[in-house]
Amino acid sequence: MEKQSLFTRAQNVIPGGVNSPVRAFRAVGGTPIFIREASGSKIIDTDGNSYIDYVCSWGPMILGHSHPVVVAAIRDAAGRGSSFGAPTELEINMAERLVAAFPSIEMARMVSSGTEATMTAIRLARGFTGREKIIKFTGCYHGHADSLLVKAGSGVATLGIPGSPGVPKSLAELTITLPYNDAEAVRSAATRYGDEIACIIVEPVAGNMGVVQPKPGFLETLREVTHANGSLLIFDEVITGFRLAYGGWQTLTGILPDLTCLGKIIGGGLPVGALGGRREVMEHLAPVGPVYQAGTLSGNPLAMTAGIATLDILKEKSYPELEKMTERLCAGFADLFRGKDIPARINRVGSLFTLFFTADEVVDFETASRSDTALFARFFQGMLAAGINLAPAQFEAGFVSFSHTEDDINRTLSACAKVLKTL
Ligand code: HOZ
Repeated sequence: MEKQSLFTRAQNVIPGGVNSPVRAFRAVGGTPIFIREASGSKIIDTDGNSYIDYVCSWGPMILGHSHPVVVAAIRDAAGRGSSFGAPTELEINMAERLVAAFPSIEMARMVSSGTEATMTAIRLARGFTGREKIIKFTGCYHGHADSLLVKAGSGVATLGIPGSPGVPKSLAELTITLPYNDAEAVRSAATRYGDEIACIIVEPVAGNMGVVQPKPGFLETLREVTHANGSLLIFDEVITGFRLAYGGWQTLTGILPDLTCLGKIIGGGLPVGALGGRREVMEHLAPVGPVYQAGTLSGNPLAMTAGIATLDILKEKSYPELEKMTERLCAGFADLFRGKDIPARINRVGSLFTLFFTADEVVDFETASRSDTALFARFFQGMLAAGINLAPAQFEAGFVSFSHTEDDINRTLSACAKVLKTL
């Protein structure tokens, strides 16, 4: 069915026609494609067009779409019941995998989205420390809980919403925002607010202002400062978890947070989130401790099954190979842009990448914001018309999966060469 008529119908009954704002294509113009089905690295829209997909459901589909083993596991589990509201062995199997993969996780609590994970992490940090202020970084997006929507990235940045109406001022005032990668700003905030700070929450590799790598020493400073003032360090590894390694950024760097938020990949494409950390902190959650959190679909058997199947396949995969494929894609982009008079910066960490339309190095939200978003929009539309599905906004990450092939990369680069001629 034609996308325009679907979008018209959708706008009639769903705000903006979408269930998550960035999908509405407001940043790039035009009508969003409606997806009919997907397999491996390709998605097919309702008009029958096929695209090489670098959105990968914003990260979860690291094995590619409809992986046969994951699909079979979900089918099998669905036949045995889709939700019980009571414990299952699957939840233990999942928690044991998280504990084994993350050096800082001794216990985990499953929830149903990344937003729930970060929201719970903040409440737990406040409950554990008895403090109220939190520090986050401008351009980092940690889902849409009230305390975290202040100067956030992703759709909030894309739509230019500085803070959301509906978030009480008194709550937003407890969120201190600092520039990403600015260790000095962290030190001075720690001196100023010291023992009022419950936690610092950070994307250890930022993905929601586009991809931004932490500078050497930045995350170390966060660890040092939180240790010194008795607050908690929270890594939001919703994007980076099982994306950059079997484990997280902490597995690669040895910088260990007190709490880790997960989502996306650990649900194998089904709705999921998780919060993990030190036993002493995690046991402040009800029913052991007083910090309340609950969920009817938490630890849902289908999500657990899809997640476990995905993790077990990932355990045997070569992350360096995935990185090599992404490196080739980004090196190809860089060559093509160099040959043109179009300023571009490509940030890549593992299989995450963002092509920023700016001449300047991108190290934080301020530098990311210098990008020519109008030019990005034209590039996006050109690529889409050529069969390449990129994230429909400048301040987002691109994702390469284990199902992308050399042929996909070659086709993407030749599409890019053609599109650049039209810009
Ligand atoms: N906030 C997500 C991107 N960082 C978008 C999620 C979606 O639209 O599915």
